[in-house]
Amino acid sequence: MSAMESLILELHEIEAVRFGSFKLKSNITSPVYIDLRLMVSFPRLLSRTASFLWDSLPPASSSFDLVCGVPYTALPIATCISLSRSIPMVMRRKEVKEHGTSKSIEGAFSPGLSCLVVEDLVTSGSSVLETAAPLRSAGLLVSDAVVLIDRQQGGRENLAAAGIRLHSVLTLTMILDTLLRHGKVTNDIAASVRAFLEENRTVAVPARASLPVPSTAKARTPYGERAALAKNPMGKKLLELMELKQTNLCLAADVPTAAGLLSLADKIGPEICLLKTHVDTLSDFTPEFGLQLRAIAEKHNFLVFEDRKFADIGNTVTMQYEGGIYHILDWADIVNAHIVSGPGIVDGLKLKGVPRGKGLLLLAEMSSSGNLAKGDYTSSAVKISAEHQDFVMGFISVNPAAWKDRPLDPGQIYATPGVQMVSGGDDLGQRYNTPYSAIHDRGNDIIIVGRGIIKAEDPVEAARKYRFEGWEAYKSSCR
Ligand code: 5BU
Repeated sequence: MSAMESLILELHEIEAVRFGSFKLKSNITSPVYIDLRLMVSFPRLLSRTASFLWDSLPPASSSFDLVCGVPYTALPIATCISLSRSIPMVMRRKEVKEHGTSKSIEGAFSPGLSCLVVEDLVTSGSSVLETAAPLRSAGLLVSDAVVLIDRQQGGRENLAAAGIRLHSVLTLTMILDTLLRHGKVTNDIAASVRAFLEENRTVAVPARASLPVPSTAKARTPYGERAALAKNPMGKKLLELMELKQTNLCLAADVPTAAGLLSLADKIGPEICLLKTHVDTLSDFTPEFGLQLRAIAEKHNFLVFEDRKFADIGNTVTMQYEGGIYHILDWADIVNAHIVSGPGIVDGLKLKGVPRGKGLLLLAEMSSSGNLAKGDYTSSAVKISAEHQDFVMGFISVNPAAWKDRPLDPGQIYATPGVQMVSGGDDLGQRYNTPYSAIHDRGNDIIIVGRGIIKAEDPVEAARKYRFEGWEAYKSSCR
């Protein structure tokens, strides 16, 4: 019996491979379930498995500077590789702490080192991507991942699209063939697993573990080409500057003072295409604020987006847009609006905005848990936008790739809030996706990042990382 066969039989013996009906992380029901967490109870099997993983790498690639296991199941496997090959390990935190160092990667390393990602099981490849993203953001080079079992459900292809080669020891087909040969599964079970594999050849990368999300089917048209198709002048300007500056990052400058905001804008300005404000949260607002912010925006070539979320009837919003103490119309290039009050809100804002060349983003979706902006609401935003193409430059969106009636207008821009390096949320209902999933999988154009940057130890460095991740995700979806 070959060493590989005995490995498969042993995995079956300890019930790490089971047959029945199981709901997977990717939300599909599978007739086979693989639970490699059990391996920690079998140290010899664990270390043998780690050797198999290492041996599955092509000889030339065995020169990694670091290894990193995908938490949690692959952590002991990565530890075995680290110990037996004397390769230092780094660890990715699943949740980044708000206090302390708020690091997402633990360990001693310097940017530019190569890091092998170690995983137990790959289905869609999303877990590997969730670990590769913060590693890359920390400046490490991630070109290879090694896995014990490839479920053959699109993971290899999804990872290749993100520039990661997948090396696997076993495939589900190999496991099945071996178990069948040794009389461990019936022909019926084998047939049902084969049928399942056939039906589920490609699993889209879910942005959040439990959400099935269709991937963007077509390659994306580059921002620069889309600029020519934008019907609103501010949308055109934004797409042009994104291409020119090579950034799709919007900073949500949620700091409590105007002084703090202006200082942040000057520091982070070089990294962003857009700066988003909540002007009514600034305790030291003065009428000069607008001009001061505009000067910084000119200096660093970014646009200004006041996240005012207008929601009233047309007549009232014209006054709110232009007047009051904030005079938003004077300094904000872009504002946004709910459509809860009906299309009159766009007519109202347009009266003031269009003559000044401004742009409007309609709130089609929101990032917070339990929000009502979905389904028909999202569809209505799409419909209203189609009637006001001279003013509506795009949407606030979360997962436009899944909209059934997403406009085929490449001139429209999709900006998404709720972005951090690791998916999750805050205590008040905010939900986060990674830059890669927001741009590549969910079809957004711009990532809006607030606390991921502002609360970082070094906000400028954090902004660079988000910019890098956002741009890489964009480039990978243009291919
Ligand atoms: P965060 O710190 O990255 O969670 O900040 C997100 C920002 O985006 C914050 O200013 C919100 O007001 C804004 N936001 C949002 O989080 N979710 C939404 O659906 C919309 C705006 Br619309």
